[in-house]
Amino acid sequence: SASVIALGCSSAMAADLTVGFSQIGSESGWRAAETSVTKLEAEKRGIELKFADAQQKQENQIKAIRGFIAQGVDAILVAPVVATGWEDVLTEAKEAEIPVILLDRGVDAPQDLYLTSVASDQVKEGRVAGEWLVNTVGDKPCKVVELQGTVGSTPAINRKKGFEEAIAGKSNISIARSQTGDFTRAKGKEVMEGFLKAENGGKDICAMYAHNDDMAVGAIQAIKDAGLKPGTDILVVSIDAVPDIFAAMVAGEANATVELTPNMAGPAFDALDAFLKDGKEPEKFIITESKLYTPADNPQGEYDNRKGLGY
Ligand code: GYE
Repeated sequence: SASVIALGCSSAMAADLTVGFSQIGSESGWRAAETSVTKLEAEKRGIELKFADAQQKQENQIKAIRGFIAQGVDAILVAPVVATGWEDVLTEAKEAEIPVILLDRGVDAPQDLYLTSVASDQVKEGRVAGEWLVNTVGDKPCKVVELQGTVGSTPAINRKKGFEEAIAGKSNISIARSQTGDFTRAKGKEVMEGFLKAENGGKDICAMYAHNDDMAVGAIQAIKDAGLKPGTDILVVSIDAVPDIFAAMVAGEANATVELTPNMAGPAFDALDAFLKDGKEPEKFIITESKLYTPADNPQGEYDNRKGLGY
């Protein structure tokens, strides 16, 4: 019948392109949104997406990529959990003539081993966060505690670097403590509890800088549990712009965030399409925007805009 033919047609179209996606895991609200948005973008374009969750382990990512190569996929997306250790598997993909696109994090490997990288400028994100703090505290002495992302990941390395650059000329601002919270809420809370104990119950801390919003949300809870007011007694600045940090701003408990779009797959699929159809080489680095938000920027509206969009 006609309807059977129509169904057959659309599924044949859907099988036009098969793309493997090696995702890191689901450590943060931003990561979960990136996963949903990637699946949606694939569906919109009739791409068959093979999804593999690595549960934060690089060895699982390498296995997944080898599996995609064995299956002969048309392209591979990978969000690399750490920067090093990719050369062998990326070379295998290259030898199999399967283009690889990096999403949201970078690698320490020769650039000819991937087609393009879609990510934010993570040094800039750290700088934007640091500049906000510099402008906010003026000449007042300010001891900062820092919650770093996953050790060895490019966002942890670069967001630390950018923030340090921004406060470099300011002798009144110093980073008193800095430790990884692995980009998770639970670790952010736990590490912040340690910082509070070590710094006179938190009374000596002026600001908390977290490499993502999820760690900030965990730290906000720790600050409240210690009897202090996050956002007032301790300034809170972080990165991602997930709905929950806007909810914290509405409650007066967070002061600034730098937006990271969860839609890395859209530009990645556009670049892939142009490359496969017209042989057009994309730019090596496709850079997404890094916009600062504070409680003056309608946090309730920003919360409402994002809630449901994959978050
Ligand atoms: O900021 C964080 C996440 O790799 C840039 O990873 C990304 C980071 C993002 O889990 O929330």
